[in-house]
Amino acid sequence: MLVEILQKKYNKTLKECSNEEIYFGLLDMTKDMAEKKYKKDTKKKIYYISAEFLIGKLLSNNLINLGIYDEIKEELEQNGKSIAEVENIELEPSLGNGGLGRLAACFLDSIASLGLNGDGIGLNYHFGLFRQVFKDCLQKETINPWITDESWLIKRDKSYTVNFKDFTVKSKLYDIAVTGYDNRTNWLHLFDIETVDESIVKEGISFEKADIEKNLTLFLYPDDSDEKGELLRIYQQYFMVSNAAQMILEECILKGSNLHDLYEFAVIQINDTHPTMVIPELIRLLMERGIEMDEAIDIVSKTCAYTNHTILSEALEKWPIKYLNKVVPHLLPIIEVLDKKVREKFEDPTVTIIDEQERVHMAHIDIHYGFSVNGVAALHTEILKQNELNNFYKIYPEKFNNKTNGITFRRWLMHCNYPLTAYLTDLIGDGFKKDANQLEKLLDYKEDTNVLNTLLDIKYDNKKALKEYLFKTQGIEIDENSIFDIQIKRLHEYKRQQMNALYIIHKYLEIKNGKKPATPITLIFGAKAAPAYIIAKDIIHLILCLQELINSDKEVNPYLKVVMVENYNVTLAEKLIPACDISEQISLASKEASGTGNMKFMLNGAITLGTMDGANVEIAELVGKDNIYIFGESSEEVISHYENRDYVSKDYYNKDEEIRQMVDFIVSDTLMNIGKKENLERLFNELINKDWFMTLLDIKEYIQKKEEIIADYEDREKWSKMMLENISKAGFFSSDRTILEYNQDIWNV
Ligand code: RUG
Repeated sequence: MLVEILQKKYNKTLKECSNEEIYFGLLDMTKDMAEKKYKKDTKKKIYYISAEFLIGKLLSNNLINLGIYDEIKEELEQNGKSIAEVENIELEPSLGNGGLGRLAACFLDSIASLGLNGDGIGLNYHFGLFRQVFKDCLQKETINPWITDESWLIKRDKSYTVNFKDFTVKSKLYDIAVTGYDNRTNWLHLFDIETVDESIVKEGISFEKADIEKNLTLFLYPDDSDEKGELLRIYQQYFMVSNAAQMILEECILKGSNLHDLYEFAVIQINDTHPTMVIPELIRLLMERGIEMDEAIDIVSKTCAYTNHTILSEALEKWPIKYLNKVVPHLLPIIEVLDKKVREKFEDPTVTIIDEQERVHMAHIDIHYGFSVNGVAALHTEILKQNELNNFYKIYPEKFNNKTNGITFRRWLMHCNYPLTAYLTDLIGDGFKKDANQLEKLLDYKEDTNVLNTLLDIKYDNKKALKEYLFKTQGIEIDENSIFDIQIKRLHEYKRQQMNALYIIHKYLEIKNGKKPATPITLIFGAKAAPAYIIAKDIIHLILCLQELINSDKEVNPYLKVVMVENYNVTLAEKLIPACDISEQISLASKEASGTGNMKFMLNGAITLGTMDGANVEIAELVGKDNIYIFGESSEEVISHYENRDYVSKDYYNKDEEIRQMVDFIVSDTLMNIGKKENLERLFNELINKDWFMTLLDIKEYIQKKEEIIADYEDREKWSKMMLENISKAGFFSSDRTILEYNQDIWNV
């Protein structure tokens, strides 16, 4: 079929076509095949509304899900072409930031793969999240365009009117097909406006924030450190949910809903607080259509469900009323009624929707006026119930439930680790591709030296593949015979990349003093810092300075290497994860809601070095303490430090010589000669005077555990057994399991 498409499109044979032409041929073919798998809507449908969908490149994933990947790969090879090179042509859609967005993408894949009728709704950001570049050991931001004339976007003839206080915009809709694994096609609906003007972006990613008609869908998470930025976020959020609400009502009416029964036709999953305004917007639209307010509130409350992804208060949005008044004054009377009803029912001032500072707590709207509140890992949900949202849990115990996150094995095993997938298939059959728990069949081989050695060989080959890829794309040289220790995730103090950086200092000093590791260690980082998050950028600066220092020191670099990959994204994750030996999951206990990278790593045979936080807890339960390296204070202890305000980082610094040496190194002449005084000093001061996420609390235990895991790497048999255990037990973390639970407990589609 591909041959015919290329003949028709370019009048060329496959052999004659360039990789670009083949890519566009495959794009046409895949889009067409996916569209044919679309099935009519069922009576009830899931709408997953999210500010982010970190979908990654789509070609290979779609070929896998359509069941033609092997066939196409072979056809290309027979004609002297490589699927990997064709895939290089595709630009990665820049529609997400981190775990939350990637989760949304995994969920869409699983919803379709399980044959459920469910669409995603979001925005068509032209430049998405920024592209990260490093200059002078600093992160700089620039635009990340990904939309080309021919792409996965399908322009629809659909438009809604969205009214803001001062003007009205007309939306336009683009769809991306989400085709399930051997199953139906659903849609990711992305809304946009005609008037967006890409040319207003100057110098990096700066632009006039007040010019909404030109900037509305330019960026995901535009800088909101000033009023104009906050207003722009409110504009974006309202634009997203107003389109969503109009579309949902239109579709439900078409299917026969009289709107009084909306919840029998639609269930809306609110992904984090960004889409919360869908609640007052739907109430408003139902009232416009003649439904009394009380009934409208009741209908919407039976339709909407909320997922919480964090306990960090700065991420739980609170919009000042005066800002909402400037953008969506028509929602305020509704929000005020919602608040009034809460106040009439409950005396507790912590559960109101509007607080004393005249701010609207978005999560509070979701909890009072949605029928389900879920956390994303067992520990996280417990913390919500017992601590962060305890006052709400006491009111609505029945609404709270846990849905431990998951990942799609189509992308995070079958696509990113072809050799491992092929080997597993040979060994245990391909049942695991639809039923991930069948990976446990691998346990039958845990004493089989041949199998254990093959797992090591596959890892080694993947390390070589990563080495080649990094050299080709970023000019970075690494040694495949070293231990690959990887920390890839958004940059945030609670994730504690700074603790890993302190370990580097420890190791550097140790090597300088003559103590050399048995096997060289390569520490790899990938992380973007939010443009206005100063300390996060300082941490990147520290890592880049250490990279420069160590990589140019001939005494140290045969034993230690630091690599910070530029512009970490899904494509890079797909190369890094299969090559990883040690998976760094070192957040301060209680702060990482779940983590999903941890799941991807274990599935690909990496061993976790982590705290008892988020889904690490469930990983530890599944693999047992012999197959994971856990350190650090527990979430209870950490929470008690916060409650008692008894953690003083300066005390740790003062009383421990080793800690002092590492922290002082940040502002040593050695590093200051490479880096910027201002940034390094600021980070140093932050660590000894604030350290909100308790780096110094766990640093000693961390170093100790890390030395242990590194030493154990030498015992190849033991290591390969741990790999096997981790792969075998990863089945629980398939997003198919997560989605089945959502459907059973929340959606009932
Ligand atoms: O930080 C959390 C991760 O722990 C989690 O795995 C992921 C998906 O549930 O969501 C991440 N997250 C939370 N991203 N943004 C937020 C807060 O807005």
